[in-house]
Amino acid sequence: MITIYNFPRGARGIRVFWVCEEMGLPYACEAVGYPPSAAYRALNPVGSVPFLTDDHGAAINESVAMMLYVAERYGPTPLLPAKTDPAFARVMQMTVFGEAALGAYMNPLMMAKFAAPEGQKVNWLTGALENRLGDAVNFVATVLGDQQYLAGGTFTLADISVSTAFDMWTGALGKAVPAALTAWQERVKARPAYTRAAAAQQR
Ligand SMILES: N[C@@H](CCC(=O)N[C@@H](CS)C(=O)NCC(=O)O)C(=O)O
Repeated sequence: MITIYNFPRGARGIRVFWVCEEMGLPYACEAVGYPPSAAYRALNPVGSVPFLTDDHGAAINESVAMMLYVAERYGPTPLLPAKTDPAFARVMQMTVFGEAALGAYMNPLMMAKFAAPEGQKVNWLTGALENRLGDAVNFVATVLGDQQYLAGGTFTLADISVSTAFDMWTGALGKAVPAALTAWQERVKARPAYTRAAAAQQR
């Protein structure tokens, strides 16, 4: 059984729930408190969520690694095309992009917004990060173009990774995404697997 440890309403666990739901895989959710307990830190010394374990001996952090792992280990699945498929490179790129170029840069902005002392919430670095993220968000619109999904006509891990990063951008950070991405956002969130994953995210 796949077990996913997450903060209730944690922003990244939904990536893994969503992959499992799309693939029809059973999984268990384990709620992690904040700050994480010593027992959780023994499992994941970094103390971050999500964290995944399974019966094959996996015990890993990093949400995008979990998505790729589940798709590979429990696939095949259309979420991750075969390496000979022309869409494969784009899926790999945009799946990683969702965290490396989007989510990871949002963390310091969320820390500044919610944890920095008054008077230190806005500074040179927050401005630089917002500019960089704005460019990255616009790049997603360029990649999408007039396609249905980020890697073409098929919904993939790339759509899950990037759309969940956008939820942090528009939710916790209160920013906007280009209108060119609205129809795509609505399309991916209309999926029944998303609805089930969003319910799991509340646990
Ligand atoms: N790159 C990591 C980021 C993990 C991360 O920052 N998770 C947040 C919650 S969504 C967290 O654990 N925040 C609490 C902390 O870092 O102390 C991933 O994709 O899993």
